[in-house]
Amino acid sequence: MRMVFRWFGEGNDSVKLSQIKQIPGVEGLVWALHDLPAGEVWPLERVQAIKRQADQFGFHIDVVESVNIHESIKLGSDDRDYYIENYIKTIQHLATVGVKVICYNFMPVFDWIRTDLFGLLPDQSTALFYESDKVRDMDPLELVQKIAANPDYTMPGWEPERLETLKGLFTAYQNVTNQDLMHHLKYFLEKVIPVCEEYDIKLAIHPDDPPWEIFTLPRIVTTQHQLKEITQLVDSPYNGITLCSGALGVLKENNIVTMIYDLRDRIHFAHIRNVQLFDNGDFIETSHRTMDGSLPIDQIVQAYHEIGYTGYVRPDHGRHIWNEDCRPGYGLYDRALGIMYLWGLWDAYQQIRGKDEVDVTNSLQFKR
Ligand code: DNO
Ligand code: MN
Repeated sequence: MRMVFRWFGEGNDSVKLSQIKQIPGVEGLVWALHDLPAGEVWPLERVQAIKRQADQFGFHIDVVESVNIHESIKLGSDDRDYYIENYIKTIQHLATVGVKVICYNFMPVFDWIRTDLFGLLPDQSTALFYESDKVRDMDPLELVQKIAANPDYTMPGWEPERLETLKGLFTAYQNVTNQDLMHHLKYFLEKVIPVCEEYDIKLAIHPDDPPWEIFTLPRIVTTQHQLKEITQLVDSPYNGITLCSGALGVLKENNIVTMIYDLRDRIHFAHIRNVQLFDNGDFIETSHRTMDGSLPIDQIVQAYHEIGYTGYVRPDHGRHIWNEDCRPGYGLYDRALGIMYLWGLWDAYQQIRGKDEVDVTNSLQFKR
């Protein structure tokens, strides 16, 4: 597995590249131009600027998360071809700096949804919480208004300036079924995958988070069956997935280990995170350690090891510990601990299987 770390960019992330450099085994940055709205072409100069920053620390920038999909593409609107053309131009620009994988999602209107970004845990650390009653009783537009009044509460897609647009979007999605959404994804992939093949960049769809219907919006990336169907919409290795254990794992029927075996040829990016599940559908994001949550992170890493996974991996959301002041879910400390847990498991399986060829390319050993 090739360990990478999500970084939101200079001035947009409390974590510094010099800090990431000191986490064992991290070889690259997972990045995006977060200030650009979905649908715009990523300018070549800006992409190259990120490359220069990463080069200073010896990181690659092979993985982008995410180039977001414009709502017109998801809605199948008349102007979707214009946005698909822009997406293609972005792919071409990303190819010039050696990008290999683009993570994206196909969730209408919002990205991931939580009800508390700083929920208190018994040890006084905080983490992301999802409380199902709060979402059930919530009018999304009212919630957006609340968010507008409290700028500290930010989730991707919930920016206050989108309030007016959101109203229109909800109306537009009223007549879009899951089947329509799947057709719109197919239309997009049919246009974009040939370009990916030409430029050697793999697409990796991220599951819906959480993987069930929210605010009556359609949702099509929630189960093993749907992921399989998506990989068949255009049958090319360039049409792949981001297997996010935390996003998929909160749905009880999803067995992440089985998914790893079933979808192995199309997993281009792995997000590994643990969650503690409650009977009523609530969940909280815990440390990565198996016994701290409900997901068998040890078996998940073992499965990746068994299939000889050579793709990219990142720890997903972490808790906020040691009073770190950071973006919700994206602090330095807990994600670094998560990485060490993942390496611990990986290296142990490596030993058990008696592999004498241990890859030391990214070891922190002092060379003289
Ligand atoms: C949550 C995060 C998401 C993810 C996007 C991918 O698990 O990984 O914000 O980045 O949904 O497009
Ligand atoms: Mn994820």
